[in-house]
Amino acid sequence: MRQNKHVINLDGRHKVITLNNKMVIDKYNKRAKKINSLLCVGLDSDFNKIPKRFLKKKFPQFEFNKWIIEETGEYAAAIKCNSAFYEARGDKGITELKKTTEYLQKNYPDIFLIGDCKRADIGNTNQGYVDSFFDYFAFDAITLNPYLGKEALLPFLDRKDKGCIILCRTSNSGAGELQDLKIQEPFNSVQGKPLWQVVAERVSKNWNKNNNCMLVVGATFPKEMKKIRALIGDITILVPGVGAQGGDLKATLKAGLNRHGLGLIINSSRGIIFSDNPKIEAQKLRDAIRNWNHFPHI
Ligand code: OMP
Repeated sequence: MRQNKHVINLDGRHKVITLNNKMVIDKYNKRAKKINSLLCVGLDSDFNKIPKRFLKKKFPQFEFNKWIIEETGEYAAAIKCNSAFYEARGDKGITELKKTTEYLQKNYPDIFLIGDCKRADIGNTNQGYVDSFFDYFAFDAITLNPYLGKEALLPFLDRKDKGCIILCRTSNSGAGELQDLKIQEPFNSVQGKPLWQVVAERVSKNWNKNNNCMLVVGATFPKEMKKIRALIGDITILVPGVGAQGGDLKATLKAGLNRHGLGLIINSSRGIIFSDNPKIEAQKLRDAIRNWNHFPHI
């Protein structure tokens, strides 16, 4: 059944979004299977690091991104734009990000487009983020912080046509400071569970009513990945931390693939976009994933 939702863009233009009963992750799975790749290229296009030849252009980050997309697009099942690198440049950066998302939507409409903004606030404030990231930039999915709980996240979770990628076990070395804290749930086990486990369980059992939730688990924590996969069934996991952060790709794939040889979105940003040859690096990572995973159950 199809349903239309009318949205006014931030730029004042009117837009009609068609909501249907398809799961948002179908887009990613379709692309992953079509090109036999679980690779996500991260457009963390730090203005201070992009090659000098782009700085002469009117839209340097956009031109750089366009080049990276043309070089690596054939290997990418997903592309993730981290908004920090665009917000850092104020209105100029926002324009560069918008031009990038528009370019991808026009030229690579089947690539799953992730906005990495790690947002979350109280409910009515979240509506502003929904309008911005889901409708203005029109990302297929965005990263979200679970700290404020389900009630606050409802404006995101209610959007059946969009993906909510919830931080669970982040890749950074200090992730355990809060995420490893043992939570004693009332009337529950005596032992207590780490916070990341509670998040994984909440999301899979309680928050995923619209089949639009995913989790973030870093490649730097394959043991936790194994436990999380056992807890969440086939839910898809965004995996940052390979490449520049030194995560373990093989252990991650072994622990994290779902029953269908899917269920992982493997991101690398700096390791690809600031390498000497982004095309070769993207291909190498795509191949490393592919050689390990032969989509055995498809
Ligand atoms: P590289 O380390 O350059 O591959 O970039 C990693 C990207 O993933 C950055 O955009 C990070 O903000 C993001 N990220 C993490 O590194 N760790 C996490 O736990 C979560 C994310 C994310 O949500 O994407």
